[in-house]
Amino acid sequence: MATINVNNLNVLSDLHPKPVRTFSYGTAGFRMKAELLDSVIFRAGIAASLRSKKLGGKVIGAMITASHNPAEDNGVKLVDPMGEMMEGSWEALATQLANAESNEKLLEVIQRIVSAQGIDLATPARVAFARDTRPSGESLVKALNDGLKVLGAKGTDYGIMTTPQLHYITRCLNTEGTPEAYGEPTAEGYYKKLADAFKILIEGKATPAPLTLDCANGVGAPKFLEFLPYLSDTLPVKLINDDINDASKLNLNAGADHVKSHQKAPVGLKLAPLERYASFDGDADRLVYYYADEDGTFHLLDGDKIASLAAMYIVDLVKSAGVEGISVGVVQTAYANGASTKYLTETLNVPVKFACTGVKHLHHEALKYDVGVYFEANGHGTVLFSPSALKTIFSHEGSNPAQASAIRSLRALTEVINQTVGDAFSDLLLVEAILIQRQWTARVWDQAYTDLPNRLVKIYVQDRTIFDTTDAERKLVSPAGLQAQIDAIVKKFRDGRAFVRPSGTEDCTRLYAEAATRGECDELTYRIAGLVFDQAGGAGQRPQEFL
Ligand code: NG1
Ligand code: ZN
Repeated sequence: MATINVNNLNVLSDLHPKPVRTFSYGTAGFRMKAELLDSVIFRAGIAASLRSKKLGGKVIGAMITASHNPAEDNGVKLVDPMGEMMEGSWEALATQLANAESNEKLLEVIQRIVSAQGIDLATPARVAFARDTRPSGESLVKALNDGLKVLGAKGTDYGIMTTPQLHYITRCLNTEGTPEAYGEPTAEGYYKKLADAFKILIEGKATPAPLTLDCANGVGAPKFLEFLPYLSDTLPVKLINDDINDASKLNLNAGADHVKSHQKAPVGLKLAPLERYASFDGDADRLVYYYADEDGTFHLLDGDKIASLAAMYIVDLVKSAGVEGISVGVVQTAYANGASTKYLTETLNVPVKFACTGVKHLHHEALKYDVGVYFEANGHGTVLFSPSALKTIFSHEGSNPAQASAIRSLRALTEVINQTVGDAFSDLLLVEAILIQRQWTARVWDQAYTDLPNRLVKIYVQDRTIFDTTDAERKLVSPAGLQAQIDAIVKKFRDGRAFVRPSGTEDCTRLYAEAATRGECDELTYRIAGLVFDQAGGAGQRPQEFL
């Protein structure tokens, strides 16, 4: 049985001293100001090595990014072998490694994990990693590499990539040469796979009007430029906010998070009526669309609209293909607009399940369907096909040309959609393919249902840990009695719905509210924000009325 080289550990760990601070691996991995991350990333390298050894040497992914957060932040997320987020129980182990106060304690934590997990240290470990365009990424990669050296893991640096590309690569590496082979583990392999499938989906259809794509001045810009030639002019796209040379511009008044939160166009973009626009976030795993109508009113097509479009299309294709026994379902979070849930369940007759915030929860639920569509309202999501659905789709040929064509489209759909994780490139191709197939404009897509007016606001409190929820985070169980007071207010508003939960990524609680009209929604939001602030230890300024 191999042992840990303690001297090696001490020398490397001394290069990455831990600041006095407590870290936590949350829904977004470790994420904070980049200057605090050196020791965290070093130890994430140890966590990834241990995880790889535990899984018999399978490749673990490590992505250095802070997604839609400002340029001065950074973070790391670990990826399990099939490209999914790392298993929940290991988040606690990664947290313990990050918080060990000294080299001796770090050694103790490693030894404890090795023994509790039954890890054979002689098993080789492999880690694939990449980073986004943040300037801090380069030195953090060095910290990660040092972390990998502690247990002799083999690291492969994939340079600058989008988050979903690294997830794709991880799955490809682990399935190479098996019946589940996912593709070539290179950026080129990824581009070719997506582009080839897209071309099948749009065969024989007219080229659409150009799409204007806001890249949040992030990694999506150079990578989408790299990708465009593979699409061979089938999709005209104009990139904006594509400056990665000035790091301060990253996500600044641009990108999917900005557009979704402020419900307006990104910086530098004047919307021409009825044209089609989309935004990526800083690491290109979120996507939202939008357009302005003739009088300039802004219309957002968010994750709920994308999920609804995808579900509509898939339900139709499954029907046209004449294949039996493929269940299609959708997974949403409490942040999904109530009108989308109503459309899915009542118009499309598709079952909808609710999961807690954070894509790993949605992913998990979506696996329960043959075809599971999952999206967070913020534009992060994908579609999963079960092994049995894939078998059905790839073993049927159809008994007439219409069925054969639907099956061909279904097959291409399984390839165009990144099944490891929400992927803005892949989701963009999915949306574009559906719009092209139907010859729909953004407005026609938008007309499926009308969003209920809604607001998402932060309420700052002294201690957000006093908030505890149940029912997919839609109800508070503590502070005691607060939910009943919220319910009493909500009841007074037409189509009213509201919930409060502690954020997993920021030191605040979030309130989401929706109601029949903008005025009612604003009033509802203001009243509940005030209630929570007064009853649960509000910090700073009391929430203001929307005027
Ligand atoms: P928190 O801070 O727990 O609300 C936010 C987003 C999530 C998810 C995570 C991870 C909202 C309301 N919340 O979580 O959807 O994206 O960040 O990045 O958008
Ligand atoms: Zn992101």
